[in-house]
Amino acid sequence: MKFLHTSDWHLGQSLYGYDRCSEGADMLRQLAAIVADEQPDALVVAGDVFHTAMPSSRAQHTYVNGMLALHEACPAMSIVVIAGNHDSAARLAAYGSLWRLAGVTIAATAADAMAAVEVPGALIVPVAYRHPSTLRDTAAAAIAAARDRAGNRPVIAVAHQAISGADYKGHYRQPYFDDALSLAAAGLDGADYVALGHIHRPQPVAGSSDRACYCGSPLPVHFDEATYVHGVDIVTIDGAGAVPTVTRRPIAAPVPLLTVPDDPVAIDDAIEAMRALPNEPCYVRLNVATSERWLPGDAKTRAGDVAREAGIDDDGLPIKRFCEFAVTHTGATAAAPAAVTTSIASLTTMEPVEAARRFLEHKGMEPLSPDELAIFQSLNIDSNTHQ
Ligand SMILES: [Mn+2]
Repeated sequence: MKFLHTSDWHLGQSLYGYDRCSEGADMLRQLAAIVADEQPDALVVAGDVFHTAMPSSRAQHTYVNGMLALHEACPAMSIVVIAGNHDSAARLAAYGSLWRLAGVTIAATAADAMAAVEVPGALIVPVAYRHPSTLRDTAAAAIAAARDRAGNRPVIAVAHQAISGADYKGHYRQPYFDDALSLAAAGLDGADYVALGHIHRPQPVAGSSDRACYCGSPLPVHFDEATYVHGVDIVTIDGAGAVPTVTRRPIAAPVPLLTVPDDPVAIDDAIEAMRALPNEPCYVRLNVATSERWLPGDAKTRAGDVAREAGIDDDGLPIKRFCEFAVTHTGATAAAPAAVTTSIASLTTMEPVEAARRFLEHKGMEPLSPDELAIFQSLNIDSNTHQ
């Protein structure tokens, strides 16, 4: 049997205030064309359908029309959607009965995981996002129950979880994956294939012999995710225990996320590099080097001026969508403080005054004065109460 594996659509995302719904619609049209071409038995969506728990009406419109187009591209295909951590599972499932009419199963709860979806040649176990502490029991029980029914058919699990050993580079929230689990600790090791969502960089899970893969997001969600090719996985697996084959088809970003120029330059040169970009829709992050602590106060205004010169598109959005500066500090006098990664676990035991010191240092602000320090200490905050 053959299925398409996609995840992390993040429909309704606003990137630096710019609405991305038309890009989401474009992405879904590309996906529907691939479905029409491949005619798979199933399509799985491994969570983070929406970017927020309360998606806008426009984001919901994009979703409904996109899903119907996927269905119409291959009416016999089963579509299985799980809620991710960005989704409201209950909201996603609210129209679940209606979606059944289009061959779509929406999974939001542990009970939904137990109800494996029968598709031609396989059973699909849809494990909606769960807190890592409860994932194992839910997933392991659901996979075992499906295995009892599956006979010679493969059991395919769909889940939304960071798996340890994954490469988070290029995922914009990479410091937040300290709750990663092994496949076994996630209860997912009993499946013939695990179609994962959550990490936006496509990759097989190390040590899984390509039996567990992230398909990655179809579009870059942030500038740091624009450095690799996004797309959809096409998985073929013929029977329980069979070796799966995974191929990929690319999906093009309708509006590219550009960091310009390639190497950091002085602010004036960076602004000129933005002006020199072709007049086609793009998001812009300016790559700036400075020996000062701060960029000039008018830097953002000047970037905005270049954006205005470029005009607006049919959606009413600027063609050159200025987003932010990536600042590289040069020279010893104004060197940026070394990046310090603080884990949630260490925060629970860190003295509050130490957390404050690190925060100020990170922000490049003045350290606490002796008077402020005295006030802080007079509060007598017990760090253990924060656990
Ligand atoms: Mn995501």
